[in-house]
Amino acid sequence: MNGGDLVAEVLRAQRVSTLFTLCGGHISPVLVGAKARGIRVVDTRHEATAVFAADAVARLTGRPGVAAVTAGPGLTNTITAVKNAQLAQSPVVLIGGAAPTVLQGRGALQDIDQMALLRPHVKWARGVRRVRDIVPALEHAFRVSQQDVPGPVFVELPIDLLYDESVVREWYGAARTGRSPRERAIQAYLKLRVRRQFRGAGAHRATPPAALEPPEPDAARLREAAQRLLTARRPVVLVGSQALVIPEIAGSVRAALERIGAPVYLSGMARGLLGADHPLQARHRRRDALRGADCVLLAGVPADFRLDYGNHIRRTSCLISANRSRIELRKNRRPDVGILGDATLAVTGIADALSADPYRWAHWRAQIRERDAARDAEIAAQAAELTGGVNPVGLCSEIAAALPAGAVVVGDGGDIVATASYVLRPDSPLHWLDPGVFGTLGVGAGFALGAAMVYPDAQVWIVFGDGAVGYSLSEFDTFVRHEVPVVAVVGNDASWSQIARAQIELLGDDVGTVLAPTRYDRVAAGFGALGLHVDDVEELPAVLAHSRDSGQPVLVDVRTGRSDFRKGSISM
Ligand SMILES: Cc1ncc(C[n+]2csc(CCOP(=O)(O)OP(=O)(O)O)c2C)c(N)n1
Ligand SMILES: [Mg+2]
Repeated sequence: MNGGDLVAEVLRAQRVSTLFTLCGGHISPVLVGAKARGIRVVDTRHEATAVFAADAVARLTGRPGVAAVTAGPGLTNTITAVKNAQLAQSPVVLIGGAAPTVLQGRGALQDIDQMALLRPHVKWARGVRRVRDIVPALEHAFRVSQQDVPGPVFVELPIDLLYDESVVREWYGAARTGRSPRERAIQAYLKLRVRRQFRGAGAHRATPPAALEPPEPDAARLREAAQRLLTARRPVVLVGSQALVIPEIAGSVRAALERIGAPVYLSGMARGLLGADHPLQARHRRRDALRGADCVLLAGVPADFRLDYGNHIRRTSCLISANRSRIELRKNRRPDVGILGDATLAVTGIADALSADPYRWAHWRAQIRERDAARDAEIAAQAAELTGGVNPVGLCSEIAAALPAGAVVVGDGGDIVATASYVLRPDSPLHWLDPGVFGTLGVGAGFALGAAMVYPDAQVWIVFGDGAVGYSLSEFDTFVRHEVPVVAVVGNDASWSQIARAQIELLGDDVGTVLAPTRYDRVAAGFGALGLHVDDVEELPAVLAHSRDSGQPVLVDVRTGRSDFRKGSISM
């Protein structure tokens, strides 16, 4: 077994079924070793895609997603995706090749200080220097990525740890004997080095991971939170991605929210947690609801820009916050009851300390529901407005109608995705993926690829802006080669609209925000996917149904018009 095989043994023991990659000589033994052990190796056209895909696997399964990339530029290409995973608290294991240990710092190919490059963007990083350390380092990486606040980790594996000892010996010229004393001395040194590098190579065998216990919240705090909730007259609960860190117990969060009985807003990976249409769930006018609330429970949700740094919550209302992160727990606003620990355990613990009472807060719930229904009616009216081209709200409504049951939807774009997130209603949790708090354009293809590997029987749809799809186009080649039948719908308004809107309004110039009405369907068709184009809303239902049933990767380019749906929204 060479070092690549050892890596693959760990992946197998950790039950990794897919390895995302873009090849390079530095990591070839990892790819070959993985394939030999039945791990699916999915090669992409950009390293960022490989990491985005691993991130999607991690978010959807709660288990680390894995990407392997080559040294130097292979690794620098991943940075945006690694940072995206870090901010989304997603457990990604990134394996990077590296120059041979003996040549590092001597002008070797693609040799840079990779540890310094990655360290600020990961939870933990290790540069392995001996073959025997590969297994323990990787196993530690898997564990750390999931503990407490999950996040990406990085393991650097120099090329001379991954190939067979005999090959490395050959590279180092250690098999030859030198002529001059100096040559002989160098060769003796290299021989010693190789021997040290490979000593005890098989000492550690890969073992299955031990179960990880989620961080347990303090019971007294949970009781206190329950008491505070009970004395409230207008409570609101916000549930975020952290409540889905352990997907297997998602059902218990739902039951707990029902037992609590306060209106609920869901965000991130928690979207869909209450099904498509639950009487407790509110979708619109969250700010108004928070302003009216006298008690707010944040379950795995930080008070960041999305809550206007905590300002959406009234100073006088009681704030209960549950978070795995000590920093997020107190960000911008000290909670009245701070619960450090797993958000799922916190919500279920609070619910257990409350008696179920269907009449509690009934009036307040009705008030929120009414407001929601009024906004839904407004959206329906906006969907029917004439916009010159397909109305973006109408497009999202048609997508909602065409989506098959169990579909996973990935959002990658500006206004079009914000619109989609209001109109589309996932029927279960872990079926909606967006970049998260980093707001990264370009996640589309990678997220869809990861989702398709996790749910082989479900259909994956991507809602793209025409700006955003540019980052993902070459991955239609990946979808075709790996037979991943995603349905991508591009809302093509020939603009980076989300930026153009504010730029024109505030600065009176659209410079840098204008795109052409490019036929992205033709680009996808060039890669061998099915490309379809729509400029009349009437054609849309038939085209979307055909896309859904085609069984191959599809890109539907939809000429969209302008809508005021997103007017005035700007994030900072
Ligand atoms: C990597 C990255 N670059 C730039 C941005 C800034 N940005 C946010 S939304 C947006 C416009 C997106 O345009 P498009 O995908 O066409 O969607 P639209 O708003 O037009 O619906 C841009 C450029 C970003 N969020 N991420
Ligand atoms: Mg656009």
